[in-house]
Amino acid sequence: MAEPIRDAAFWSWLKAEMKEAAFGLGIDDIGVASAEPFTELKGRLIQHREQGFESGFEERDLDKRTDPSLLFEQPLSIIAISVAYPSKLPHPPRSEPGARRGILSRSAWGEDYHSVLRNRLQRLEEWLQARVPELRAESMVDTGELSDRAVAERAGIGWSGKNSFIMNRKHGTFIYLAEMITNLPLQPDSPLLDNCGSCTKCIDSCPTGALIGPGQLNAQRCISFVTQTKEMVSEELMRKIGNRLYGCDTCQIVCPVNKGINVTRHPEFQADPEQVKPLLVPLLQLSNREFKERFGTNAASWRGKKPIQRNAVIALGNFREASAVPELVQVLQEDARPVLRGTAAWALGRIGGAEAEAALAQAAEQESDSEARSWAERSLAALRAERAATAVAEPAAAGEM
Ligand code: B12
Ligand code: SF4
Ligand code: SF4
Repeated sequence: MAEPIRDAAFWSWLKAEMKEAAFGLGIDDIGVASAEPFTELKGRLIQHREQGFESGFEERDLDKRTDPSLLFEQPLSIIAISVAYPSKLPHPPRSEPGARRGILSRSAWGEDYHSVLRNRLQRLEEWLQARVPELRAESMVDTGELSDRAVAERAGIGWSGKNSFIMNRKHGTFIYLAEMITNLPLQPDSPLLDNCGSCTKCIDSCPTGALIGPGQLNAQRCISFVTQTKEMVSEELMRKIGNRLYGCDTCQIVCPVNKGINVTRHPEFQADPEQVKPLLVPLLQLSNREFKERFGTNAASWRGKKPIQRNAVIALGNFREASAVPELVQVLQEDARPVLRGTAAWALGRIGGAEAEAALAQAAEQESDSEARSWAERSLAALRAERAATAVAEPAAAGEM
């Protein structure tokens, strides 16, 4: 049998066909980037590290992050894809006094996006393989070495927004990114010429000032990162977490480009409102088995149950939810994890009242972990100071009775 013709016209035909087929394969944006080293990005990543702005979740090896030839033998192109996810929750349950709820960011709605994107890359690979049997491909999403955003930007999927997201007019920012390095000599696409213009809404709305400039993020101050840590959170950031249990969407919600965009065509991303806006109190005593059942296939579960439970305690503190004091006292007295006990001490200090104060006084005496004890002492001191100030402010009323 004659060898199939692999001339420039064939590759150009293949690329056009692939773009036609993408929607049917469950892909929302597709583009091709050259596999040349990302030289400019490397400079940025070095600077980013030197400034202490990394989260620690990034691939450490900056050569691998920026040179596809270190990951794949003779790469000829990188196919970048995006899959859009919903921005709106239909029928969200209400968070009310006595029944306070937390929120998971949209990136944790429905099935874990890593498996969904891997499925799309697998479909794409099968599609290509059927047309080019000699295809070699290496796919990655999020946890791979490459910068998904830099690849997507080069492939023309979107521009790099001031909130640091890759975004476009059709799908906005609520898109997941992934890529496939290949041995196919596909013609690269051009980066988009669009941009944010004079808008600065995301930078102005970031609760912690983590966006230190257009497209530049100090991950250490990003609430999304903070919700995924396992240690005690600083007082300032605990207040700013609000009721976020996982991730943060503020710099996307305020973005005018997202207005009117809500892609719901992927059934995997349909959210269960009770899962993504759960009641807070029942989260405090979740067993490992219950956690696996409720969050096992969710992107928010990758750090285990501890950060989510710690964030639930913080959220109850921020709500000043007095009805949760008995459950928070239970965490303070019985939880095996010092970080949970210390955070409960902070939350009880925020809420106040006689029961909270008595439990804090006991913890200040008996807590064995020095960090948790110091949170109990601080909270207790603050409550006592507050009580003393109220008593001074109302002496006549108290004395005359
Ligand atoms: C580590 C990481 C985080 C960290 C740090 C995020 C960050 N912005 O650096 C934390 C935990 C905070 C995080 C949070 C989130 N993440 Co995240 N994260 C990653 C990961 C694994 C690496 C990112 C990274 O290396 N950052 C370091 C920076 C320096 O590099 P970069 O962003 O890759 O590249 C761009 C920057 O270098 C930028 N840049 C750097 N310096 C400068 C300077 C100037 C002047 C300019 C103009 C640009 C610029 O230009 C590059 C190209 O756009 C990627 C997956 C991957 N493998 O790439 C996902 C990824 C970036 N995350 C993603 C998502 C969805 C989120 C969250 C929305 C989750 C949530 N809801 O909470 C938040 C968003 C926070 C935010 N504002 O970015 C998506 C973003 C999709 C998109 N459309 O852009 C990615 C691509 C995962 C994926 N495959 O879909 N994440
Ligand atoms: S995700 Fe939240 S904390 Fe992080 S940059 Fe955006 S608004 Fe700021
Ligand atoms: S809020 Fe404005 S500046 Fe920020 S990403 Fe959206 S368009 Fe760009």
